[in-house]
Amino acid sequence: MIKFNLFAHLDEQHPQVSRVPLTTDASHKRREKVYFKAISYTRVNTMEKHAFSTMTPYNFVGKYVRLSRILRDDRAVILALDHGVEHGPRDFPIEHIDPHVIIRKAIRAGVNAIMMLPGIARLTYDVWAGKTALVVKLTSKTNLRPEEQRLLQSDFGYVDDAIALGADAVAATVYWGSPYEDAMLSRWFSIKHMADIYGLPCLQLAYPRGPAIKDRYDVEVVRYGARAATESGADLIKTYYTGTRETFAEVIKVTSGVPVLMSGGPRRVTPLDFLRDVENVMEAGGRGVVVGRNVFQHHDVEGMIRAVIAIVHKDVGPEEAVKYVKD
Ligand code: FBP
Repeated sequence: MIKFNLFAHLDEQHPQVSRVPLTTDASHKRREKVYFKAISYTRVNTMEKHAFSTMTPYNFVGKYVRLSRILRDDRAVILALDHGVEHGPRDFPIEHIDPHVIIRKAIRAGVNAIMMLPGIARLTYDVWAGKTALVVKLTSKTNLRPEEQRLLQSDFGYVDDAIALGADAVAATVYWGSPYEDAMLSRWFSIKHMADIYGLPCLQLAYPRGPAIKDRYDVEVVRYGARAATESGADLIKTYYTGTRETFAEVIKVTSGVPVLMSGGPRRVTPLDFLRDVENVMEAGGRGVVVGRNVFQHHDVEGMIRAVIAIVHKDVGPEEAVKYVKD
C-alpha cells in the first residue's frame, strides 16, 4: 500500500526500526505500523507526536484511513455494480434488476466495498451507508455508442460528487492502447489530482484495449497495463485475469507493491471455475477481486460472495468454498 518511505522524517527517532531496509511490502507495512502506533498513543514523547502532526499532511492520513476501510488484512472483495451503464440493464437477471436487492445481499455476505456510479450510490445509500465501504466510479461509457467510440470512457461525475457521497475511494477506467488513451489519461490525472488533495485513494481499472491489442488477456499486455497504472499513480489496480497463477504472478511483479485486484469478467460456466481463478489470483500475490457478473448473475449472490470472501480472506480452497453456494 505504501510504496515509498513517507515516514522518513521519523526514521532518525527510531533507529531500531529504520535499520530494517524497505525492500519488501512487508517491511514497509512493519515500519508504517510501528510509527502509527508510536504517534497514536501517549507513551511516545511530545516531540515525536509533534513531529508527526506537523510533518504528515492531512491527506496522507486520509488516504491511509480510507484504504484501511477497503483493504481488510491487506485484501479486498469489492462488488462491481456499474454494469447498468457499461452493458445495459440486460446484464442483470430480473430478480436482481433493482440494485437494492444485490447490495442488500452483498452486505449480508460481508463484502468489503461496493464500486458504483454516483447516481446509483445516491439511490441506494439507505442500504449501504455505514455497512460497507464505497468506491465511486467517475468514468463510464455505454455500448450504445458506435463501436470505435467504445474505446473511450467519459466523465460520469466529479471528485466533489464522490466526496459529497461519502466515498472511501474513487475509480476510473483507462483503456491502455486505445486511440483515446490521451483523453483518458487527462481524465485520470484530473481525477487523481483532486483525489490526492482530499486524501481519496484512486482505483484504476487498467484495461489494455485497442486496435493493436490482439488478446487483452495476454500476460505481456496485462503486465504492460498494470505497470502503466502503477506509473500513473494508482493506489489500487484492477485488471484482467491472465488465465493462470504463473502468468498472473508476472503481472503482480511489475506493480512494485501497488495492490492488484482481479477483474471478475464474464460469468464462468460454473461457480467452481470462477473460485479456482480467485484462488490462483491470491496464490499469485493478488490482493482480491472486484467482481460483478460472476456474483450477481448467479441466483445465490450471497453464497457466491461468501465463497469468494472465504478464499480471499481465509485462504479456504475453492472446493471447500463452493459449499457456500446454493445450486
Ligand atoms: P465483471 O466482474 O462483471 O467483469 O465487472 C467488472 C467490470 O470492469 C465492471 O466494472 C464493468 O462494468 C465491466 O466489467 C466492464 O466489462 P467490459 O469488459 O465489457 O468492458
